[in-house]
Formats: sequence, structure tokens, C-alpha cells
Amino acid sequence: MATSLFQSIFHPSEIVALIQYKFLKSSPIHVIPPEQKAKIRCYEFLNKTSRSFAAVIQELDDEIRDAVCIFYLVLRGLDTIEDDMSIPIEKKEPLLRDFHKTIYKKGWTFDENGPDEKDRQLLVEFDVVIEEFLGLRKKFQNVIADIADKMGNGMADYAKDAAYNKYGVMTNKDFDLYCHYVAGLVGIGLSSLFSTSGLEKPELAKETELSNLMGLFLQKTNIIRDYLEDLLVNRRFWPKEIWTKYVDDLADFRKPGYEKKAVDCLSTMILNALQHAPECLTYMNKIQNKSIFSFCAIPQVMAIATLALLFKNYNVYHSVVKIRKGETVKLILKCTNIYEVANIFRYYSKVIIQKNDSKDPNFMKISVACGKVNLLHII
Ligand code: IN0
Repeated sequence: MATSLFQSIFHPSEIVALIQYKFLKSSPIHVIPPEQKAKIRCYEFLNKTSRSFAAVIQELDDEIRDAVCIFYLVLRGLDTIEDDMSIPIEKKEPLLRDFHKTIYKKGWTFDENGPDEKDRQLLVEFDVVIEEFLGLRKKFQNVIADIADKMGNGMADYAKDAAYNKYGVMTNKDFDLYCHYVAGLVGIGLSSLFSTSGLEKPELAKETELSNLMGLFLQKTNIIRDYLEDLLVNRRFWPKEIWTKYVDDLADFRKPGYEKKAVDCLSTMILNALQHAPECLTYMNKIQNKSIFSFCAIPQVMAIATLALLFKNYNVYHSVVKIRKGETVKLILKCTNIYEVANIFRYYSKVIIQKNDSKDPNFMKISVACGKVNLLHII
């Protein structure tokens, strides 16, 4: 709290937001009866993996909260297997492909992750997640298992792909496909869960393309922001088709003399992500339930704020650039309805327009992409 306040010292409205948020969040949200040990443990895991996002999940209405929490933890489980380079491919492939069956196996746990894997403990105690999964309504179980099936198989295909292992993601099409597996499917699954709960119309589950793009927008923003973190562990998610226009090796952007190329390539990446923004607003415009709306909108506004911060920002290549906690909290407090969220999108598209300059090879395309966000009418 003290560091967050200090970071916002020149942004008084963020100080107000931080204090407001602190008081809002200090009251316990939902109390789980002490005998439901597995459920308590699941929420502990949720709170450990992501503080602010966990709070947003816990604010969801009763009909959907547990299903989303378990969906999140199942996805984390898959991720923890995919991520771990110490698991040999012969072992990893069946683990990923069969994960949708594993979640039905009462008592299943996994302790073969490397000691440094950050969510290792989740798989060590995965029996609690399975117990709660099996306690969900059958329809929720089917949605979660179906997404785990598709995602696990997609991840396994990439983990086995020789070109991907050597060079990383190759084409723009590959980039969209990879992001579809790890994030687009999450959007598709969430829309199905929302519809299944009855809190959203059945039609929302049919909006698979818009749901997919919601995930792509988030994941592409993460990939741009995490350039350095990923490069240091030799993961290359920036598509080769984009960066080879500027350099021979993705790591060259870090070298002195490559600053202009680095910032131009960054613009191409940001433009690629930004093109999904209008469709994300279109998706959010279809959400009726207040708690689901905030749940969807908060990561989205953080993504567009992040893109605006990363645009023209050479620091991306030398450190991890993140929005201040104060700015995050201010955004969280504002995400109450589609008009506010559309205003936030417009605000950050203007921030991008102000940083745009005519020497950028993407100048026109970026102006158009921002223009589309600005002109979108919400009805
Ligand atoms: C998410 C998404 C998420 C939330 C709401 C609607 C969505 C629709 C489509 C796709 C994803 C959607 O949100 C989280 C947000 C999050 O975890 N934020 C982090 C911040 C950060 O920098 O990582 C936090 O600590 O607050 C998200 O990023 N993902 C996610 C995972 C599971 C579920 Cl159920 C929902 C991950 C990803 C890869 C983008 C899908």
C-alpha cells in the first residue's frame, strides 16, 4: 500500500482511488463454511495466483462464482504443465492431451514439476480442485472439460512443433492460433459458463468469435509487455513474420543502435493487438449482468491502458513496464457499465494518438485503429 501510494504521489486522483479501494475490499466478501475444506483451499490458491483478479472473481454472483474459480484453477493447472521446461516432451504431451480426463479422477495430484515452477503447489494439491470440479453442475463440468480438451491438445501441438521450439511463433496466423489456444478458448469457455448459469442470454455462448477476440486482446498485450521476461527464458511469442522486417534476431532490439527499429516493431505489435479493441467493446456491450460485466471489463481496460503505456516506450526492451497500482485501482472503480468502459477505451486511444508520429511506418494504420475505437457507438 505504501509503495503504491508513493508511486501515485503526482496523481492525486489515484491516491483517492487507492484509499477508496482499500476500504471497499477490507470487508470479507463471501464466507465459506469451515467444513468445506476443499473449497477454502481452492479460493486460497486463487488468491495466491492473482490478487486483484481473484477479488474480481469473488465479486461474481453466487450462480457463477465457483464455476469460474474452478475453471481458472484448471487452466492454471494446464499452464503449469505447459510452462515447465523440465518435463520431457514424452511426458508432457499425454499430460496436456489427457488433462480434460484427469480432472474427473478423484484424488489425482502431480508433484513432478520443477522446484521453481511458481504454481507447483497447485498441482501437488490438485485433488482439491478436482473435488470441487466434481461438485459443480454437470453443464459447467462439460464446458470446462471441453475447453481443457481443446486447449490441452493445442498446447501439446505447439510443444511438439520443431519450428516453434527453435524460432518461436512464426507467422501472424500462427500468433492468432497460439493466442486462441491459450486465451481465446478461455473467452469461449467463459461465455458458455455465463449462458449456462442463466445470468446471460443463451445467444452469448454462440458469440465464439467475439469471445475469442476478448482473449486475444488480453494475451497479445501480455506478450508485448513480457518481451524481456520471455526472451530471458528463451520463449519467443512475437511472430517472426513481424520482427524479421526489422532485425535478424529478436534479441537484437536490446542492442545499442537498434532503438528506432525496436520502437517501430513495437508499434507493429501494438497495432496488431489494438485492432481487436472495437470487437472487445462489442462483446462487452452484450453483457447484462453487473458482476459479469466488471469481471470482463477490468482486464480489458487494463490491457488498453497497458498498450497506451507501452506505445513508443523503449523501456519494454530493458525492463517490465507495468501500469501503476493507483491507475489500476482507478480503472477498477470505474468499470461499472459499458459507457464508462467505452470512455476509458476512447481515453487511451487518444493517449496513443498523441504519442503517434508521422515518422512511424504504421502512423496511418494506428490513426485508423484508434479512430475506430473513438467512433464506435454504443447503443
Ligand atoms: C482470464 C481473463 C479474462 C477475464 C474476463 C473475461 C475474459 C474473456 C476472454 C478471455 C479472458 C478473460 O482475465 C485474466 C486477468 C488476469 O489474470 N490479470 C492479472 C494481471 C496480469 O498482468 O496477468 C492479475 O493478476 O490481475 C487473465 O489474464 N487470464 C484469464 C485466465 C483465466 C480466466 Cl477464467 C480469465 C489469462 C489469459 C491468458 C489472458 C486468458
